[in-house]
Order: sequence, then C-alpha cells, then structure tokens
Amino acid sequence: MATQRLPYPVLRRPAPRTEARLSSAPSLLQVLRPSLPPAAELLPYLEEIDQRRWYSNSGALVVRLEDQLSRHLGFSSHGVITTVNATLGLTVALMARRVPTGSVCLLPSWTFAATPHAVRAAGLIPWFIDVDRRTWALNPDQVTEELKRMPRPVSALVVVSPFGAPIDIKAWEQFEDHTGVSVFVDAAAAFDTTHPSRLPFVVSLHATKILGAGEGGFIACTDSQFLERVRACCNFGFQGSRNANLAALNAKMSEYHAAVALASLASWPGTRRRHVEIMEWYRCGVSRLDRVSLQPKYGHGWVSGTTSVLLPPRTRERVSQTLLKSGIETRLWWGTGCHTQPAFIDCPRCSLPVTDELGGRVLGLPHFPDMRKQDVDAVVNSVSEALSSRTSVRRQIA
Ligand code: T4K
Repeated sequence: MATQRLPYPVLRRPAPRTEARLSSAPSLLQVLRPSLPPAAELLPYLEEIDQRRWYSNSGALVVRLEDQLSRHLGFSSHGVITTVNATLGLTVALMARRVPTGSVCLLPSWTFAATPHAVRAAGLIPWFIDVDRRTWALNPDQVTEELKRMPRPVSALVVVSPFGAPIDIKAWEQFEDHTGVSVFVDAAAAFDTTHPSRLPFVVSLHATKILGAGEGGFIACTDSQFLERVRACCNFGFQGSRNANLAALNAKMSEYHAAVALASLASWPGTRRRHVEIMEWYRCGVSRLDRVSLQPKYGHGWVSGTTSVLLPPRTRERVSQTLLKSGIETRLWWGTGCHTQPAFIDCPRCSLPVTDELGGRVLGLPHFPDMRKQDVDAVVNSVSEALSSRTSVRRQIA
C-alpha cells in the first residue's frame, strides 16, 4: 500500500518494550503475541462512551469506525458494516445475499474451522474443493472445471485469502458473472489486501489479527443495497421498525470493541511498518534454507500477521519438536485441513491432494509486532538445524 495521507489522527506508540518481555517473560518465544492499544490510548474513546451512555446498537464509535475503515480501504462512499466477529460476519453476508438455505456452498478445506462453521450456520451445505498449490487459494479456472463435474447445483462459493494474501478479485467477479454462483471472500486475515469490490469481503478484527479489536470484524462491499440488508441481518432483521423482516442474527459490534478498533486503526501505519520489517527478515532468512519456502508471494506488497513455511515432506514433526526444545512455539494455523476435523468429516468434498499436502507440510512460525531480528534469526537457525538433524539446539537470547 502506498504511503498516503490518512483520514484520521495517527497516534504514536511508545517503542515496544521487548526488554520487559524478555526479563519477565517466559523463555518460550510465542508463536503470536498480540499487541493491542494500551489503556492510555483507549481512554479518550471510553470517556466518550461514558458521556453518551450509549454502548451498542450503531453507536457513534461504530459509525466512526465504519466511516474511517471505508475511507482507509478506498471506498468512495460508505462501504463497511462492522460485526461481532468474522465468523458471524460471513454467516450474515451469506444470509444477506439470500443464498438459498439447503443449497451447496463450495469452499476450500485449506482454511480455519470458522469458514465451514459460518457456511453451516447460514443453512448451507459446505462442500470442500482443493486449492491451487501456486497460491494456496482457490483458482477460478479450476473451480469452473470442477463445477462441470458437480452432482448438485452450487449456489455460493467462499474464496479464502490464505493468511492475508491478495486474491484475484477481477477473476472472481468474472467467475460470478459467468457461473451465477455468488462469491464471498473470507478475508479474515486480509485487512491489508481488502479492496472495494462488489464481492463481499469479510475481515476479522480478532486479537490475533493484524488489526485487532479483541473480538470483531467487518464486511466490506460496494453494493449499498446488500450492505443495507447486512445491517438488518446483524440486528434481528429489523429495517427501520422492530419487525423482523429478514432471517437474521444479533451480530452487532459494541462501542467498546469499536473503541479498541479505532485506536488500532490510528496506529496502523506503525503496525504495518513492523510487519514489513519482520517479513523482510523472514524472507532473507528462509531464502538461505534448503527445501523450505515461505507461503507463495509472501510479503510481495502486502503484510500478514503470521508466517507459515512449507517444509520438506515428512519433516514437520521433527522441526516443530526441535523448535519447541529450543523454546520456540509453532502452530498449525489451519491444522491438516477442515475435512480431517470431526465436525466436518461428513461434509461432501472433491479430491483434495493439494490440501492434504499443505496440511502435512505447512508450519506456522513465530510472528508478532515486537519481534526482533535476533528472534527471527533464532527461528530460522533452529529450522535449519532441525532439517540437518543436528541436536542440542538452544535459542540465542541476545
Ligand atoms: N476465517 C479464517 C480464514 C480465519 O483464520 C479466522 C480466524 C476466521 C475466519 C474467523 O475470524 P473470527 O471469527 O475469529 O473473527 C486463532 C484466532 O482465534 C482466529 O481468529 C484465527 N482465525 C485462527 C487462525 O487462529 P487460535 O485458537 O489458534 O488462537 P489462540 O488463542 O491459540 O492464540 C494464538 C497465539 O496467540 C497463542 O500463542 C496465544 C497468543 N495469544 C492469543 C490471544 C487471543 C495471546 O498472547 N493473547 C491473546 O489475547 O485461533
């Protein structure tokens, strides 16, 4: 994202207190250590809430947040509705676009459990299809081919941005035009790559995400009529009266969560710079490793709040155990694919060879805003040692 004048005040955060973390903290290098705005930055917003005594139901801070997010993302008019989290945001988006209940919704199995849970909660049948190994995301041409072989009609499709990577919006808009299948974007981790589109983008503001509110999310879309229905679907189906006109939920964001999100947004330029730096360190470090690669197009003009690597086959357990012995936590952010999880074992699916491969080889490495270069070096060295089967690896704490 190019440097631009921001339509909201930018707060300066104190330098990260890494020394405090290292002295008081556990020797474990956490896989993620969220850093949300400190109390002092929240106070002005909390005082506003106290004064107004307005705590939820489209309060002033929620309205301000939606306005600032719309402008930040480049919408020419109002383009954002906040939600209680991204999981319910996705369910609400499916409901508001009137995808017929009981119909099939295609989605990748290579995603977090939230995606199929949200699809089911909207009354649809989640049907897993495979991702493209070149992007770790669905590919519109491959899905078009898959559609020809589907035994049942498909009414919707959820494209998932893998760990914040950009997806090809134009190609998906064309896919929607050609197939009549309604396309939704699970952009939970993709705050940095969300752009105005008539396809609904659903972004998470969970504490572990790159822009955090504790819990929260938003739906971004250029279709104002759809957004009106989203607003109603987040609020019991009410449209100007207390009559429930639409199938709906309560998925509204509270003023308190909007306060945290506003403070986070004000600090976004600094947060983004930190992630650019961390991703550059990882890029340099991982490029020195044999047979290990970062996720496709990692950090090419975008930032993520997580770092995942593709390891050589059958080495992941050894690598994660070696890192753990060195005091470095890792995580399988998306497990071995949703189709292997008990809650989704009965979901219909196409063949999923790429998902099975990624599910067996991808490992999430530590990544958080106050990470230092020596932390990244320690992680990379540990991976290197694990792969060269050396023992007695100790993390260097400078
Ligand atoms: N779609 C996709 C593709 C998603 O990845 C997600 C969420 C969603 C939809 C749904 O978005 P939301 O409905 O959540 O808005 C985490 C997050 O809870 C989840 O938001 C995220 N994806 C998923 C990939 O990961 P856990 O269960 O792995 O998080 P947890 O609690 O183990 O924390 C991870 C690390 O962070 C640990 O080292 C502990 C540390 N941590 C965590 C929290 C919450 C802290 O130090 N402080 C904290 O406050 O799910």
